[in-house]
Amino acid sequence: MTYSIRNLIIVFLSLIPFVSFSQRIKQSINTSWQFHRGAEKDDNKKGYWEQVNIPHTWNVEDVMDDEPGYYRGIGWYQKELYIPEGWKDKNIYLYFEGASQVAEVFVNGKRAGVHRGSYLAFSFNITSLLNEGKNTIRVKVDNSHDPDIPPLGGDFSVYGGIYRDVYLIAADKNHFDMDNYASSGVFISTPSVSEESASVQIRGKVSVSKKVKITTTIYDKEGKEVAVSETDPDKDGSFTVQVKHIKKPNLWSPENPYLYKVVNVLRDAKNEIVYDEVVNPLGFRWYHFDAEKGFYLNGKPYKIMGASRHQDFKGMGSALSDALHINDVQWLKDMGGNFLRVSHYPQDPAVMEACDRLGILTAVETPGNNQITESEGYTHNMLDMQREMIRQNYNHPSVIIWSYMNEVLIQPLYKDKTPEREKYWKNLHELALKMENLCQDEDKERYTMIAFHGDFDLYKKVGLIDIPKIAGWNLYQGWYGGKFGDFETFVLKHHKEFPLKPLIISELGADSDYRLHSFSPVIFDKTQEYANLYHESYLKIIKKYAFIAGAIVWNLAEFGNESRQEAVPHINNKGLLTTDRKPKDSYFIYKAALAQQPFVKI
Ligand code: GCB
Repeated sequence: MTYSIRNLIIVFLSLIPFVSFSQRIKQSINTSWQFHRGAEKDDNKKGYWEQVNIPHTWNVEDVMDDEPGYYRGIGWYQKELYIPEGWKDKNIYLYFEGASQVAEVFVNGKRAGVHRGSYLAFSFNITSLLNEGKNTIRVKVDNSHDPDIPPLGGDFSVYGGIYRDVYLIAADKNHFDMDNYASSGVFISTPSVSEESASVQIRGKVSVSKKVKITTTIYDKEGKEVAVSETDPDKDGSFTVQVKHIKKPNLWSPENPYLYKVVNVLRDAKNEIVYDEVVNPLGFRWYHFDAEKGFYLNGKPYKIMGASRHQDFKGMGSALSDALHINDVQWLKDMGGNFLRVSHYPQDPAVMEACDRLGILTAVETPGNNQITESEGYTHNMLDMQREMIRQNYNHPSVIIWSYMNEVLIQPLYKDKTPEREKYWKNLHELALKMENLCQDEDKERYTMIAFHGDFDLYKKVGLIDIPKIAGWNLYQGWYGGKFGDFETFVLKHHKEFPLKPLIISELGADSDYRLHSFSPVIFDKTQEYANLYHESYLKIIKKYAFIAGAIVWNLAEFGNESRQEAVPHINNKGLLTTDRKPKDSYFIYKAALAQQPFVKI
């Protein structure tokens, strides 16, 4: 190379700004944990600890065996963790996608924090507790019944353990906020969307020690840049980005689940260092519920049809791999479903990502199931869960409804009139109002729902039907008593008495054991033929009335419930799929009606 060419290259290289990257590292730490069930003993003798991988639960055999009851108590997990030397200047977090139901985390014997509630993520900044090199993490998990922690009851098992993924995150000192209820630190909404144009708003917070800038880029599915914007955060680290006039957005819907990508990059003011980056999906869609005409998506009438789902699989309890979570969403999609009621609690991030990607609309629900207590602790925990749920799931375009209670007046105890019961009703009403207001504060766009069941007049009297934007009714006429025709009578009554309240059938279903058949099916016989008759008769009515915005089958799959001693093994048999995901006849009834394979007229 001649001297002059070399000089030219040097001059050219010096003109390119040097950018160094110090982005966050997210490592799975699911493998090789030590576990034992029972209170802690300072005991390292052989056989005391067993080696497990996460996701893990300790209740699988308990729930399925013939002994009534299952272990609700303490379990301990421990793991050694090596921190690389290069992480000296990093902020290090432990991130749990979920542990059931109270998790207390210790690092090298010092307490990092505690989290209450089985179904939401939490993270602890453990930087100051770490040694360079070897460290020990211990997690005490307790799934004992606690009157302050929902759910207090329900037709499902509260499996104990670290049953969702765990990560170690190393971030630069300057990073998108991770302390905000384990959210991604950015909140993306679409204040206006039409076929012609769309706008995007991004609110967020960064933890920073110096002057920084945020660059927001929106990419389409093919990776083409659609919009770029630069922002300086305020002194407290908060920032808002407005992106206007995105022309002719490709609209997201179940038929076309088109996802854009929003990349937020945090860097120093001179653009020399990239500190952090967060990537989120973005879907452009608009929707509304009309009490008379039902649901509208992207300007067109659209019937919501889908199922609910528990995080439960044969032989695994709640400790499912991401692949099994995703498979369930695929089963629903293949059936022609367009909706998942994520109930009775928020579920794994893999479920929500699959719903965005495959085009399944969702209602996500806090576990306020069956009953409440009036204690301050309970109210506090319910509201906290609602806040965590909204912040952690805010950026999923599939979410259109936040739901916050299920069958809270089911207990016969709450039906009669005594001063105590009046007090219960009053507390319930107050709590529902608080939850509704919290949803409005956290999220201006989405709808809200409570799922009711049982005594219409009692719910009306307590004033609960007035509170959420949508009324959900769990209806089992022709299964838990009554006859199929009572379903139609009930929905007409609701519509007449609450003509301004949009209605979703939040549950419908009948038990069927996939081994049982009959030429002359009758109520409660658990044959597949009876369940088929039930579903066919409901489908006709759902189709007949536009004011029924949607209907959600209980349940996509059968699930374990220890207290269902009448079914062997102890499961709820209302699934369209068995616990190991074999489709029953009723799955094909829906597939025929919704995916029209083969075409059946209903
Ligand atoms: C309901 C409940 C659900 C039960 C279901 C049933 O209404 O909301 O948790 O599993 O009925 O099968 O009885």
